[in-house]
Amino acid sequence: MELVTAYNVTDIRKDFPILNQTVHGKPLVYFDNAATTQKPLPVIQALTEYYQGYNANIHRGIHTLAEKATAEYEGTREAARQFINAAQREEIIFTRGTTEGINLVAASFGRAFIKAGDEIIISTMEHHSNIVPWQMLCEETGAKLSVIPITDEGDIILEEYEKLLSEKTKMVALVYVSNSLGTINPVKQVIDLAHGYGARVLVDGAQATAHLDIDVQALDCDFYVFSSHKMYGPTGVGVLYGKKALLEAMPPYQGGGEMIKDVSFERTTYNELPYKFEAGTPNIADTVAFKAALQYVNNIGKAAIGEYEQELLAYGTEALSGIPGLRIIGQAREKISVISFRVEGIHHQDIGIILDTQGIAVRTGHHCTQPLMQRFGIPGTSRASFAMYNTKEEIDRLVQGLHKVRKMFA
Ligand code: 7TS
Repeated sequence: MELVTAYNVTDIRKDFPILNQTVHGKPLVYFDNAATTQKPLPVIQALTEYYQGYNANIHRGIHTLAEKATAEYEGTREAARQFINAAQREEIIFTRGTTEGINLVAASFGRAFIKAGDEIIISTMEHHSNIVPWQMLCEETGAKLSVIPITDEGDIILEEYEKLLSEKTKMVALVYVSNSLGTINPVKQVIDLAHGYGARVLVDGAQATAHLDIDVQALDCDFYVFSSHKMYGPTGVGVLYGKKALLEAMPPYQGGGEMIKDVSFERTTYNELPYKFEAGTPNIADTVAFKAALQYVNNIGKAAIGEYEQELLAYGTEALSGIPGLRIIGQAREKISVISFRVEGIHHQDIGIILDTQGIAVRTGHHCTQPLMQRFGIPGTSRASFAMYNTKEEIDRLVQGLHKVRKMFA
């Protein structure tokens, strides 16, 4: 019988050296994981090993270091493919992150397939990264942007979405998990409905990929984008997944090295996938180290991480609800471990500053979702977002901290 190791948060925390420090004389409580997660030792070591052992430019070299660097870089592509269950390695394009992935699709797919009179659908809870590129495309092409409304709890209204869909719809771009509310959207339903009209669907997986099991083939999404740094990997690297036939039909995003087959002053032919979309020397070190993050998550297990984070969410929701004047923004049917809140009479910025003096890191503001804040009629929230290494004791510290904040403003 296989031995199942119990989820051991104490051991996990030992792998994240940054957590073991004091801030303003208090042990650090890091609750800003939706902005970026901390990195475990294997990721930090992979970065050092690359620069100390085999730093070289990839693909072009035949010397030993270049071959090793290329193999490691391509190894991450395979690990990322498996992580989201893409069918083929050609469907995994390395980017700088979620934002660049969306811009790539809006620019390249948009240029080729979207024209005046076409429609693009997004939702009220999109991050600016999944709004602005589509607005830019609409300005350029004369296409129209429509927005799926949400309930007061923070769920998208599927019936309203269905009303927006038509033969004119060419793209539906939806966030899988809201960074401001924690809402897990019913993306499979959204995708199937869109496909009924021949529309393509891009899923913004920035907040989903660290917390949920991702299977792009089961979802049948056309594009899926995410960032390494929100799932325990380095900054500056991300993935765009696209269905191969679509990527093949799309023009390159940037021109330059590596994305060409042959260049003459008369005519240039483009490289095959995935290189067609990877112009210039990529972020080799961070891409290589991203593999260590994927392996780290796999070793602990997505299911175990998800279950533990749900425990933190339930515990945190109950604990915070007990604070007088505190209102949680985002009470969707299904959520990941994000709690956005407001405290009556106290500005979110003040909450963040005072919590910081107690060593507690939360994010405050509009979280790059200004239209969503407008929907709720608020300027911003304070947001605690939990990751695999957080604990109930840390949530208790947050609760104590918030009581202190309230006292200061009483
Ligand atoms: N989409 C979502 C849903 C996000 O949460 C973010 C970043 C992005 C896109 C952009 O990702 P990037 O890696 O390209 O920057 N969200 C946040 C946040 O909630 N706080 O800081 C960044």
